[in-house]
Amino acid sequence: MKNLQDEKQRDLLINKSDGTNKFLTTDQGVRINDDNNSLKAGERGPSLLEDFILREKITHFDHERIPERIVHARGSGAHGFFEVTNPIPELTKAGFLQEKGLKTPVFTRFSTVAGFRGSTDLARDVRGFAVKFYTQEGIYDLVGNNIPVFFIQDASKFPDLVHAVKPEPHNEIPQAASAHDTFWDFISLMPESMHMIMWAMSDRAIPRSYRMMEGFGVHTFRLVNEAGESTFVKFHWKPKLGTHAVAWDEAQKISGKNPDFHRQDLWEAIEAGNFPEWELGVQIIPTEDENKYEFDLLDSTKIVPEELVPVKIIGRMVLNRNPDNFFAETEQIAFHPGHVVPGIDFSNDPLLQGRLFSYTDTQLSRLGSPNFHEIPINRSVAPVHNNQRDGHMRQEINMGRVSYHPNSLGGGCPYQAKIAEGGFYSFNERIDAHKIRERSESFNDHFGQAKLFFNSQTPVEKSHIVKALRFELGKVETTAIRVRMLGLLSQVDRELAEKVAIGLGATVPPILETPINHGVSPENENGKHEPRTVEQSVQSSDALSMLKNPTNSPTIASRKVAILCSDGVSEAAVSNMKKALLKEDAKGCIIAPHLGAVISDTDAEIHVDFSFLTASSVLFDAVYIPDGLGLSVLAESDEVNEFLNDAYKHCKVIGADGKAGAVLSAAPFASKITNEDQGLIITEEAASDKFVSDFISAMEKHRFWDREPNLYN
Ligand code: HDD
Repeated sequence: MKNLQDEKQRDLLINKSDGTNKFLTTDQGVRINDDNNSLKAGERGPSLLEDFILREKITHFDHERIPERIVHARGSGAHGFFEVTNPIPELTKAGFLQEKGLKTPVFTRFSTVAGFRGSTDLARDVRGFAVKFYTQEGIYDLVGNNIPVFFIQDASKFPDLVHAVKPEPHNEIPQAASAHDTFWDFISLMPESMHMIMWAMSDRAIPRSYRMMEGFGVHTFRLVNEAGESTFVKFHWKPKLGTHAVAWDEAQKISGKNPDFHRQDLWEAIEAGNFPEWELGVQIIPTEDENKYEFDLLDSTKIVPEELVPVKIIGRMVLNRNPDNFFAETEQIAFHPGHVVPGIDFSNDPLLQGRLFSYTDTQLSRLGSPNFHEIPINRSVAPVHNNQRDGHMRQEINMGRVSYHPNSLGGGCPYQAKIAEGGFYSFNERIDAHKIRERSESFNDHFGQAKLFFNSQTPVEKSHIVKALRFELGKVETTAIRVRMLGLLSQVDRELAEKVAIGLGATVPPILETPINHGVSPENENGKHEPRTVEQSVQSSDALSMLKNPTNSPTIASRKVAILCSDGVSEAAVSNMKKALLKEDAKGCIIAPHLGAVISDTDAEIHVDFSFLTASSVLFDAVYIPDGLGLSVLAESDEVNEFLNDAYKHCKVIGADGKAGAVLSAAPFASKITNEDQGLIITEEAASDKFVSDFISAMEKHRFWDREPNLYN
């Protein structure tokens, strides 16, 4: 197996053009003499139809947009590699998982689901986590999310789910938000979504960065080894930087201050050499254990708790190169759960089975042709030979007269590969069943794992779920929908439902108002598909809580600190902090009343990165006010007060040394400051190393949520 460490091999397949030092030409290669004026009858006369240069340019421009993805329209991606750290040849024959150290190029695209292409990155939403592996045996796509379960169990409900969450059709409001009637109307009638709703209302749905999210394949897949034996598998991506979120109020403010926050964060981290990294893990479930659990492995609304089946790490992914062109690469990349290589196969999960149809179909309308696999970003590095021909924008020039199989005129080529030669052979699962349009009763537990998720959260995380539900349902206008949701929530946790109800000024209904569960099935009428709660073998799982899982190696790498300055600022304090941050691969940005420079206490000019007008606390991870003279300018500034107030409210680290503590004493939250607050690093000593190291240690903790009013204390 060839090691593809050199990504240039992939680039060789791609026509890149940077247009530098070249004559401007038409699309037909004719050099252009004047690109600024159209051809006219006289200087002040009408333009002439003859102007083929103008017509070509405008025609191309008129057709520059393609339909955006029906879901996951908003996203960002990067190139990188996947490296095997722990090969699993006993489980799979997939070539890219066979050898320790083997590297495979990847392109990974992260996305939100509901918003349009230009919508904010910080919507409360599931994040897509799709990885394309360019393996030597063909393309493998792992098209997952940052949440390990899904809203629905059967693909036939996907269009309904998406119609419900997208902006409402009469007025196209709201953009990139689930907080509206049609979404909650649908959810309140779909008890199977309750587990997913717990995740979507948790802080998982407002990540701090794409680089700080877990990823999941969601479905149970199959691995198949050389001997043709199969095991079930769940895929997990674990971020090296840990899993972190922002606060909901912060998310909403970021959406205004910088809707490209996640896109920019990913781009800048890679440009700065802070390459995001994840471990790939697998949960391996022997086929004989298929029916061992209280949940069905084929049900995408269920996880396999890590307490039952641990995650085994098999490799790592590093994203180390930004795309050269967003449209050509990130927009035109086409993922498909059905792009698998020998050694990886499907389970009968009815959600996955429907996806296997949907993705190619959608590319036909989005990219416009069955030849989308020829677009450079979608090309396989394994040779492609078959009898597919023609179609819009065909790139390949197939030689000869033979485009059928079997043939003798072409010497029998291309010929079928035997299994031993790497021919894909579907796992020969025995199926003996009636053809029915029905759901398995083993899918009926809609609340058991929703409870498990909720019980696994810390009080802060539970409190955030309540507040998110109050917000979302608070935006719902139809009272009956809110009440139905309270009924469903009460099946997950009575206290949760009651706390949400307080925010809505409503009461939790005594019994669940009969939800219509997969109403298409006549069996529902005799109770066969009544939603139920099954006793769980695991009551609480630490792996499900972000706060119980701080990263193994705390780091502030790539974090941004706002350093609030005015003239007279202590040069020593600023440079001490900046140097220490740089050592940790973090960045200190100088923010001052105006751009240009501030003059320090030693008359040095310190370059200003942002003015108060263009910066905002929500765009930074921590705030530092250095010692200095003239600090009253900061203490009296409304913008500084707002800055500090947000940083405090969003539970960030705030540091002040020397005389700068006075600025905090003037802040609106001063009366709330307590000695117990470990996120406030204040000292009268100026520019001390201890202060800087305390500040950095506090930043490693990410947030000090104890500052918030907690509904579960
Ligand atoms: Fe999907 C895109 C993930 C269920 C139909 N999906 C899409 C993307 C991700 C997912 C990450 C964006 C890929 C990219 O960056 O281009 N989808 C999921 C997950 C699901 C899921 C984790 C459940 C476990 N999806 C799902 C179902 C259907 C679809 C049940 C249809 C029956 N998904 C699509 C699609 C999209 C898509 C319409 C839109 C654009 C695209 O495929 O290329 O075909």
